[in-house]
Amino acid sequence: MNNNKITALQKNIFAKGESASGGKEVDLFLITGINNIFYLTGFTGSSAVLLVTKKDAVFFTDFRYKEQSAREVTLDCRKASSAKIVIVKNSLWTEITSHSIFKGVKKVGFEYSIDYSTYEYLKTKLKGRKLTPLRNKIEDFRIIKNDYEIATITKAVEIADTVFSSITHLIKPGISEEEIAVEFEYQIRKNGGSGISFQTIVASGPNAALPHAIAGSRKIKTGDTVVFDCGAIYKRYCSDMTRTLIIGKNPLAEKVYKIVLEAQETAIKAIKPGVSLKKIDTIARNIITKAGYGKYFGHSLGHGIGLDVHEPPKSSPKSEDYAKPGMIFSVEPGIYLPGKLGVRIEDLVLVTDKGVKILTKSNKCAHL
Ligand SMILES: [Mn+2]
Repeated sequence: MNNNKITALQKNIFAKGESASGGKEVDLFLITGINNIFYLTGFTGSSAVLLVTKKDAVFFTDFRYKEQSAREVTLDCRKASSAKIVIVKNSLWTEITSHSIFKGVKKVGFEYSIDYSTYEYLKTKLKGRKLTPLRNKIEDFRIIKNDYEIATITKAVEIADTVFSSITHLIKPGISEEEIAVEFEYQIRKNGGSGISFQTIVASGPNAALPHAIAGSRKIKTGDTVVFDCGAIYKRYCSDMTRTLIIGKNPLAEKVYKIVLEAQETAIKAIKPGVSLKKIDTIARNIITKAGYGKYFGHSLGHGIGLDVHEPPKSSPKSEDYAKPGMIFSVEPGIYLPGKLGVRIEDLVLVTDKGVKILTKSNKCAHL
């Protein structure tokens, strides 16, 4: 599945005359993000480092992953004949920094997300070489999903849809938020998911006004809104959806629900290649603002998703991203009234050549 991704990265980062992020060229890119390593090599283990130069690539892991890396890792770089897997015997970073691939290397790029202790170590060990943080270099490739990734994320979405519809009957007065979350999580595994993509949010009544509340011991009551925000993982790819249910009668909740739904559906309709994701955010935000609830929608409209549950692009008032075919991101406006209730509705959408496709299929009826 990692068809020529390292080669593509090499062409992008080490192309003559083209500067890397921050306007500085590098001779070697040190990759530490485990999802980035999976993306580039196919490795599914939890500990590895990948070094990429203009032509070469070296993959480091330890004994625990000797057999697994031999099975999984593909190093499809420009000079594939010399690319290799190194199984470190002692200290990972000592072996990395003393590897011959550093010969002649003057400028080392590293991922912005590296931890500080590793950075300090590299600074000491690679003395005399220039260290440059590279931001979102691989994430910028990951932003456009290929057919395999689209199918895999669609499957993760389907699993969450299926499980959500099979457990909605539980959401009624007397049951606790936790009980609902636990049942959801169990059913995700039963239905082919490898796990949940983030801690399931079941937020009821006043808890629903906390956009990122987790499921607690509160029991559902008549008149509550229940915000249910959940996701599944399938073959390492994540899904993310939110539905809000109104339990019994609540005129304020009905009113707020209609506004959020209109904001969400109108924003989705405007998505097509070339449209700025800032504009999509504005479309949803304007509807909520005009209805008088602007200050109760304090988060961004949406985020990209893939190997990480939050990844580029972003749809927000500050976003500089534009919709391109192959992007998958969430559209999730919400209104949160402190002490009273909260409503959020979230779908994942895929930008297509002509427009947009909604991946999430769960219905948007607020009542069971
Ligand atoms: Mn989300």
